Amino acid sequence: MIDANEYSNRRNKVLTKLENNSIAVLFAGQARKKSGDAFFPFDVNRNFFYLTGIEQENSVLLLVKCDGEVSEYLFIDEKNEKVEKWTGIKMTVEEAREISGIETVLLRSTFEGKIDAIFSHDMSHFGEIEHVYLDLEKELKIGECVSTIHFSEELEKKYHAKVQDLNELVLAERMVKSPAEVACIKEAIETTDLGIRNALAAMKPGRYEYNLRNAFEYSIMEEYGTTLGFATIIASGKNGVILHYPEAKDMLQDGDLVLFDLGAAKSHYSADISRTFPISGKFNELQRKIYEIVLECNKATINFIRPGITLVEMNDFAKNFLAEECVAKGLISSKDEISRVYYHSVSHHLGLDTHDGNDRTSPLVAGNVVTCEPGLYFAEYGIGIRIEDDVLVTESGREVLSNDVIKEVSDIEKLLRTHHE
Ligand SMILES: [Mn+2]
Repeated sequence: MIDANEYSNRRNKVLTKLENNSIAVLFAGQARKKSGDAFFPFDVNRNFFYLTGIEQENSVLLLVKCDGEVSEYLFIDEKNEKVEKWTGIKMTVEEAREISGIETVLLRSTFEGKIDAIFSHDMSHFGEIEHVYLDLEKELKIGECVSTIHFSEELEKKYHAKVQDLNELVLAERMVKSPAEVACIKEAIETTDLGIRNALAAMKPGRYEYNLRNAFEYSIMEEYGTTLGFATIIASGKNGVILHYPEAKDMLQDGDLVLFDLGAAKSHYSADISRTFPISGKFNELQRKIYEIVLECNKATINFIRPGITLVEMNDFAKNFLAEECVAKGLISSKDEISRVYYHSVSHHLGLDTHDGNDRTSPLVAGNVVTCEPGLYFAEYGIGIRIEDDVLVTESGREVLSNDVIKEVSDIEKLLRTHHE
């Protein structure tokens, strides 16, 4: 659990980076319309959540930094008995204060007035606002037909405000995980591991990809408060070469492999694990040869992770490793051919978003959590293999957070043998 103190520290760090005489506004967002009177499930904006711990739709965070003084305001929807009878209980001001550590919690209906007051020059307790920071990266719905972009345009038109993007600034903070955040990711990985084992127990030729997906997702949902980090990928046989194979509709064939790419999320912190298993319980010779190249690459690239290297360097290392091994084992004729059988990147940051930020060129620092996910995809053999672990960067190197998730050939075959007996 992340406490109010930590949320408060995060806001202070962001406030330190803001120019003087500025405001920053972050929105929790609203659920998007699906069709008719149906809406997509609401999912809180991650930058807003990172700075408040609040998950309630329509909430707003306002940070003000003026003449060196800072003020924090949180706006939440008013409690409304009638609405609550349909859509559930809203949080109280006290609850919002307790979670976020923000003293001044106001009603959402007063937000526009507050902005107006801040920009009106006769308000004596704020100086003139010169900079406005908004999260402009996302198409965030914040009202009926209104996005952050519209809000930004309105501020520019109405108050001649100079709007800057806040996203990069908050993301920079989000890249370095606290011990409490690492603990959430670890919990998500443990639940994912349990889900993988339950899916494997349901695996046998003649069953379907969706049977495995359902077994995995059922065991995730069985743990209250745990959610899916992203759409589960279960890709058997030739489907394994499609990186984000979406369907899970095919029958599991004896002799094929099945690729899992999946993850639970705890307090929105996502795990992201890939593993590849033989459906019959035993790798054939070719499958094993390719599997072992990917596994050795996974281990070597993990050992390459340390403060100072970049994700681009990590990928170059992995790609070169795969190319050399594939040539040596006669799988491709020259190193240039590697792009045909390895066509993604070996790593991304992991956190509140499964692909957390998109910084591939900054040197890693202690506290980063990244994935390590080499793969090889031979469409001509119907073989797609990916082995993905989640790794914490430490001062001295790395800690593999997903060490307990089965990946050695002998361990996999032993476990699957017990299921087939
Ligand atoms: Mn991944």
